[in-house]
Amino acid sequence: MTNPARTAGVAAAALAVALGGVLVATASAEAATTLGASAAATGRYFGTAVAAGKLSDSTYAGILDREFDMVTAENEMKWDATEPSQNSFSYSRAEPIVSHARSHNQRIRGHALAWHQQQPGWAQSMSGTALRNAMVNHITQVATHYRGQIYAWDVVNEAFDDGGNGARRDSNLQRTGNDWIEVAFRTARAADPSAKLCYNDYNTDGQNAKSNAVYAMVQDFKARGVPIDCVGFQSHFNQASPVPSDYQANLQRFANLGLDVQITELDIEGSGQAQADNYARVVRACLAVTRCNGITVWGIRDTDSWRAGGTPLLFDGNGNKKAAYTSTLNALNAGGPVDPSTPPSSPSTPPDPTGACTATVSLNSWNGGFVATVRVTAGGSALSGWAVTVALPSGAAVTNTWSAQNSGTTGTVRFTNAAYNGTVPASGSTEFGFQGTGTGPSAATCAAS
Ligand code: 9MR
Repeated sequence: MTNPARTAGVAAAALAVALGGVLVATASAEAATTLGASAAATGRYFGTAVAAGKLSDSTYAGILDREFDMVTAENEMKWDATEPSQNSFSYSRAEPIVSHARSHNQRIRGHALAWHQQQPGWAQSMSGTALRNAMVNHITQVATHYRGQIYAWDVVNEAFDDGGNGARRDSNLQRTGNDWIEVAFRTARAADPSAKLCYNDYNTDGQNAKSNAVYAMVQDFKARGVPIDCVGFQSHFNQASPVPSDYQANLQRFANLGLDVQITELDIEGSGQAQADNYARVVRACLAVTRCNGITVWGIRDTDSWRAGGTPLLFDGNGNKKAAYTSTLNALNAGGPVDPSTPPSSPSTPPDPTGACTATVSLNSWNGGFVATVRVTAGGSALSGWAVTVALPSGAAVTNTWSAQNSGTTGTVRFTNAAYNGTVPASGSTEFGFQGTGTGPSAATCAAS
């Protein structure tokens, strides 16, 4: 691990040895050996698209469970899969992915609630108010079904035109009225207030007419209180569409609007060192942006890719690690600023470098309820377990917790780490959350356990 703190520790130890000094015990400075563990060291996730039909392939499932801590259903949560006939919902295609993720402590990005592609036939032939109502019903039903289980939803996917005109893409959904996107977001928030709600698109990875148009929409949504929490950058790269030179700057300008950014469908056609270098550039860009929460690659082995001919992924067809894997892991291990993820509206406690850990609370409140996202940051030493205590205002109660266990639901409530997020490196952080009724807490205290 070569994040600055660890590098300093290792260098100091080496110096002590060189000078014949006494070697004092330091926290383990082992580099993480998997993508998920390495990303977690800076509070991020590393995910992949998963195809339900491949889970029975032991090589595929083995890599998935070793390397990844977030999954996106590649096709199984799309409209045609979840509502094959109108108002008749089916979750059977996604179920193997959801249950696999749950039993392997992987979180889930939901993909996608409203999109012009992969609509069921009945929706494709609809228009106007009937289609708008069908979209609202679809979002309500699906987001309610998965309520509390989804880290982030791609609420709207690919709604902007590629023509360089900054316009919305023409589609049956767009023709229902320009407000269809904000209606989709408001509907999703009402159905699942605990999921981050994202707009997701491709060819928006650098600054261009399309990303400028998305930027203007997000700015307008923020100004008018339309609930949006994140923007997903698909990042499908090849020779014709290379990693843009202003990739990091583009992620940063969206983050500066006060929301999270995520790399959602990364694949880079190519091979060898050139491909490896491009992957490292993408990872470094995300790590340099504090609100870039994580990276998802669009498949595991080259042969699993929607464009297998371009060998765009991190593992070859036999499941062997490619040069791109190594450069990705090294770039993750090099670390970067830790994501403080604190929305502007919420109070935060500055980290105390001398204490075991600190906890900061980000609140998303509405009349009668709230979702609290709590970031646990280790002090100068690594944690092997943590406990966070909050004092809930009178009348408030916890109804649902994720990535932690709570004891008690009212008054003073104590949250302890889940099995997979108790280990936090020195200065590293992790996140958990809870939903409640009443008014949420604005502060929390953290202790090692
Ligand atoms: O990888 C997906 C492929 O299996 C499907 O056939 C295709 C259908 O549109 O969708 C692919 O995933 C897309 C994702 O849902 C949205 N962004 C572009 C992805 C690659 O085409």
